[in-house]
Amino acid sequence: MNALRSKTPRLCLPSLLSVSSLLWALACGSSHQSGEPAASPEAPAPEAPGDASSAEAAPTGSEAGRKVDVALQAKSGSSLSGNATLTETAEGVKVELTIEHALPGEHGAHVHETGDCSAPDGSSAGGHFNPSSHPHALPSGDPRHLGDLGNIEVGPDGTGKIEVVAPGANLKDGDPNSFVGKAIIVHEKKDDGGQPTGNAGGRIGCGEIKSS
Ligand SMILES: [Cu+2]
Repeated sequence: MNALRSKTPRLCLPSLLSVSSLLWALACGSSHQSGEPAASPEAPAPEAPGDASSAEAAPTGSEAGRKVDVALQAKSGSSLSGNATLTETAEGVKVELTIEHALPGEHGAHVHETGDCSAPDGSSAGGHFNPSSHPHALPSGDPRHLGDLGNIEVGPDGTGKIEVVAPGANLKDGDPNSFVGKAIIVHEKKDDGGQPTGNAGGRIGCGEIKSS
């Protein structure tokens, strides 16, 4: 009898426990369910910082990618025409210069210090752009004028093209090393790297570099 009495409450206790554990399970289940929806919005969250960092990188890239197109004018009685595209790169300003209707051979090319091509002989563009007061040199030389672009080789068809990077130059408005507000000059003769400006003779082409 005692055993029966003791068994009865033992049967009740587990059933009570199971009821309470069911309640706990429901309570816990509901709390888990409420927790899970909170966790799922967190799942896409790691993508958000990724988007933010790539959004941050974009302005930097576009800032470093300033680009200016320059049209060349014929000077000193030449019939030269041409254009240049200047692009900021991590290394400096890349200058892509194309000319037409020039005499075959090499012609010195430089960035000069004044963005003024009004003089018939291009003299209004002033001297070489040389903000660090270095000696003149060809692009293979270091140091050199910031505006030293070397030579452009013109073929028998009168056309020539060069692509050269001016390390340390930029296209920012008002920066001491900026090519903006300067001029590209193409000379009648080859730049031989000699002092003070390469013995390249007269100026047959001039293009003003303006902020885009
Ligand atoms: Cu020059």
